[in-house]
Amino acid sequence: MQAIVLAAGEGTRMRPLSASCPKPMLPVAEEPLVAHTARAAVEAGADELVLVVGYEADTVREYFGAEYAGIPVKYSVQEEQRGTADAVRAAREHIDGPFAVLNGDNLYDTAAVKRLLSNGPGVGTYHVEDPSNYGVISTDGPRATGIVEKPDDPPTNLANTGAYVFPEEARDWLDVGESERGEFEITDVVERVIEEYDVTAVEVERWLDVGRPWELLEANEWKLDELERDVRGDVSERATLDGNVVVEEGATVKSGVVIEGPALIRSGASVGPNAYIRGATLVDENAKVGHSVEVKNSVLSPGATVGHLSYVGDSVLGRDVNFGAGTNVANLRHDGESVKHTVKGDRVSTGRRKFGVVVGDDVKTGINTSLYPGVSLSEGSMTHPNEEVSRDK
Ligand code: TTP
Repeated sequence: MQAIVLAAGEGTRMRPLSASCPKPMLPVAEEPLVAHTARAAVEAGADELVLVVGYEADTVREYFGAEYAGIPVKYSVQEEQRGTADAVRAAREHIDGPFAVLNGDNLYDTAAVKRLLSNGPGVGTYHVEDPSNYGVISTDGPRATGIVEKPDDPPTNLANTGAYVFPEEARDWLDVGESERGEFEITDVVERVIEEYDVTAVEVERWLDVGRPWELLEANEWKLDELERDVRGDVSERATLDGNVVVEEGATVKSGVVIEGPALIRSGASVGPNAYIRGATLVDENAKVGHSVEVKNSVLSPGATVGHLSYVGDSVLGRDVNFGAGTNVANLRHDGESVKHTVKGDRVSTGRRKFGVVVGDDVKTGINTSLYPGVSLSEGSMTHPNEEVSRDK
């Protein structure tokens, strides 16, 4: 079965991380976010991938090429992000038989995708405590009987996960009308399929919709947790690696370093001497963690450097960021409240007691910069020596 993966979005809620890297291409363990979705589809039995691309499309194309995980990859371009039905419509020329659709910024457990792909028309659902902020699927036994967006009075606790299997005929049902929010929505197609076919509601055991920066951390926590210890790089005899630590070939871990897994140190990265890495941490290609630096539960994108005497906790650092010596991240509020973060102009709770900072590509901090919990630094910005950053820059 073909799997259409929607990856045309910028990810505006992920700014500044998505300023030059489309959200689907942000790093999650050893692959970009969308590659985990694609891999789940392949492992579930998809025999062809159709990637719908748009924003920074070339980055996606370069990564996947013409074949991925042993199956062919085709591309469709959605020029403007006009909704999920519009995205699938962009791929219509490639549809040939029943087809699966997956959100390219969602992580799914592979077993559930497999059940979905082997059951005829279906929709993936996930049990949530408060469904009022989701599309909600109503059911009758194993059958889906309806879908309603963000209801005041949800019929079930089953959130729509954006994973579907459609009959071939649905190719002709993609020209839906514009919704109230001015988009062409795949949920309208799902409704039609529910009217005309038996649609199975397939419960997904684990699901993560990655929209905001702390969800990128959660995605990394999930995928780093699945790592198995594998040490191939140049690791000093005087370094200590505990638990599931992966050090790729071409990475260097120097004397006095302690790494508590899960952690992934990618090719070209360098850690130490005397550094401490713990929690689910990704040190991506050519990133650097220097002397007396502690990094906890964080993502250092390719080329990010934290050179000396710093603490980075529960944070995401973009590409080629450079933290001056003594830059420290506060990741906990002393009033015990969850850390807040600004998403598209609104202050929202991250729901996390521990959350550090979100740093756009090419940011440089001056020595002894102090960063407050939840602040974000826009791409290319700089701080002065001794600066205290309590608001977004
Ligand atoms: P969204 O999360 O709604 O959009 P987004 O990824 O651009 O993020 P943001 O809201 O922060 O700007 O999209 C869900 C999925 O569908 C995601 O994988 C992107 C994809 N998509 C498209 O490919 N084309 C579209 O027109 C829309 C609306 C979404």
